[in-house]
Amino acid sequence: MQPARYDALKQLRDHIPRLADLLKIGNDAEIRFWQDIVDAKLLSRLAPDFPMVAAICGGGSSGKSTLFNSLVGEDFAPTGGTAGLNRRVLFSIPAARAEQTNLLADLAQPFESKLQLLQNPQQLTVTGEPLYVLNQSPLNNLVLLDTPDFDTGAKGAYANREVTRMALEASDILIYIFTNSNYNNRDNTDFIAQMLTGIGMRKCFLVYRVYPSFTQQEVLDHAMTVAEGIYGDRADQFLLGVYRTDEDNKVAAGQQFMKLTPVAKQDPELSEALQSIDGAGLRFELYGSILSDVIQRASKITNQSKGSFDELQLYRDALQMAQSRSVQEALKHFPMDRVMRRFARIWARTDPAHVKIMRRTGNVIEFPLKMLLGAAGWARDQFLPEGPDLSPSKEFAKKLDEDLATAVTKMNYQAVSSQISVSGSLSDPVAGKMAEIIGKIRAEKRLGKAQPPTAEPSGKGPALTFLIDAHPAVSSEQEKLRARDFKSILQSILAEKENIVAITHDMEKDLEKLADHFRGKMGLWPKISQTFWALLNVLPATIAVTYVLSTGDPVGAAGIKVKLAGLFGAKDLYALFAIPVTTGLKSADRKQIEEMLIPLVQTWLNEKLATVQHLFEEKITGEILQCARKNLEDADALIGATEELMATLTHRLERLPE
Ligand SMILES: Nc1nc2c(ncn2[C@@H]2O[C@H](COP(=O)(O)OP(=O)(O)OP(=O)(O)O)[C@@H](O)[C@H]2O)c(=O)[nH]1
Ligand SMILES: [Mg+2]
Repeated sequence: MQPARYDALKQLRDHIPRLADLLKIGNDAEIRFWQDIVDAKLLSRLAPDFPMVAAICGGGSSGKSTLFNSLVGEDFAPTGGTAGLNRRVLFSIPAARAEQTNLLADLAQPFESKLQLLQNPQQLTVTGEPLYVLNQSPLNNLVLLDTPDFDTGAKGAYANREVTRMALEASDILIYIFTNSNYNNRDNTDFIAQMLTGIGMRKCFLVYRVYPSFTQQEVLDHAMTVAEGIYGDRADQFLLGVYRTDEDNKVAAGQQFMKLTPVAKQDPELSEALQSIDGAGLRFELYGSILSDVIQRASKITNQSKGSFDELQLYRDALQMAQSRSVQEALKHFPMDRVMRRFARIWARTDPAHVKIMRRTGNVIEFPLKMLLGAAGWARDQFLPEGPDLSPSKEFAKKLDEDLATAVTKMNYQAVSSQISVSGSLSDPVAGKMAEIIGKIRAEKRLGKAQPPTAEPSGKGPALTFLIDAHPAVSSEQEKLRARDFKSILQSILAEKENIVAITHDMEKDLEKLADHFRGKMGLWPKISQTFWALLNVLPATIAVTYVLSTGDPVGAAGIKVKLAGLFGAKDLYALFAIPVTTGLKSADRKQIEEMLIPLVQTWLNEKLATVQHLFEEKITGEILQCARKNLEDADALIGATEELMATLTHRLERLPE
């Protein structure tokens, strides 16, 4: 159980700063503070292999050093009749643990200094950094601290009180030794009580250095006076055991170690009691309040991250939406001439043999071809003379140039700006989701600078204008884009024009499929099949650049799927082909022809929108979008993991005894 909790805390320690960094929640100082607490106060201490640490405390000359030496089994610490002999802390560390990683540093952490090996006992009689010795005692899970007394005054102030505080802070439990002359010294117990209130209650063993004549009851009574002095009415909760050590001249003479006897007969020897304490469990209780504070802070940071996550998601959606707008703008014009001519060729090539023969004999083409041819002539007169030099494909190329330049400029502007402005119809799933996120942000009252959507008049359904702030997570990517030369970005995109215009192998395949599909339908439309063939041959000659993509539904991350009806808006596709009503086509025919033309435009757009989007991502938005998408993905996983870890830790906390 302890190792699981420890691992959870360790993971949380790594997750929280990563999460904060991915989403740039902007309180670096707070995160560092949090991390420091987890590292210094919890992680080092809660490691399952961290030894028990016990501090021996007490008034001057009460026998602390003698007890220390007795428990360790060696005369490490100087003892003597002069109160205030020890001026610094001495750690006794089991030799077996000397190599344990970071142990020395972790032990001395409250002292903010490194532990130095004791060279000479006289070092202890002058103030300075804490020292340590390695012991060979069988208590190989116990680190013992000998501390200076805290009741010797030096120049009107208690010299060692701060050292005692640090020693207590470095310890899991306290061994308090007292004598008959100081057991009811309230100043001493008040001092310890005050220290423990500040750093967290440590449980304690009491050791009474006592005259042999004292009865067990007297010993116990005096011990309870001490215990209550330290813990008040909670003494029972924190008292681990009471031991007596009887005054002995052999001990004073250094010929013998102290003998410690449990006052309650059923209690184990002190060394046994020390060895059997569940250190990790004890520390778990000891640091429970720090742990719950740490979890609380972690949960606050996670919540901030969630808010920032939503905002980054909004930004990503807005940028994608702005991009799909720009991409559509880049393809405002449709090279009818080129696509139709290619399709006509495919159509002719894939015609069944008997139709080919019939076509050669002229049997197939009758009415309304005549009309159409007439219309073609009419159209040629009406539309083409405007630029006699401009062949249809040249004209398209020129339009594409202009469209691309406009679209690239707008795209670049949106990508480097501190705010994206884009509008969308609520019926679009992406816009709908964005509006939902904004609603959520507002409801949770963490509406940073993101603006609420505003309703705008629109022909079809409610349209929303989104004003979305650029997210700090992409700041450095934006900065990189700003640093690039816009002209060369534009040039490099315009240089791809040929690829944009080309009818690729894939598109050719799509057109073939389309031809098959039409033929399948034509069984139902015998007359239209003739008309259609005629159209294929006539239209290309009449209309070069035709269609203008006016409005488009915003397109999401998944790729571009154009709803053509939406694209054409109020315009009638049929009108684009400039076939005057006077050609005599019935409206039913017109409708059927339109149904066949739409998929052609659709085929072109499907491929070209993807091509231009790809180009824009490669040249303009790619790094920003990539960064946003990656951070969102990583943060999503981290938020989930973090919440799980906090639940694990909290669950274990709640099961703690009071
Ligand atoms: N007779 C007798 N004397 C003892 C016993 N334990 C300690 N002393 C003596 O009491 C004096 C103080 O003992 P220390 O162990 O140095 O006491 P301390 O609490 O470490 O003292 P400071 O470090 O000065 O605060 C020494 O002279 C010890 O020999 C004991 O059990 N019997
Ligand atoms: Mg001493």
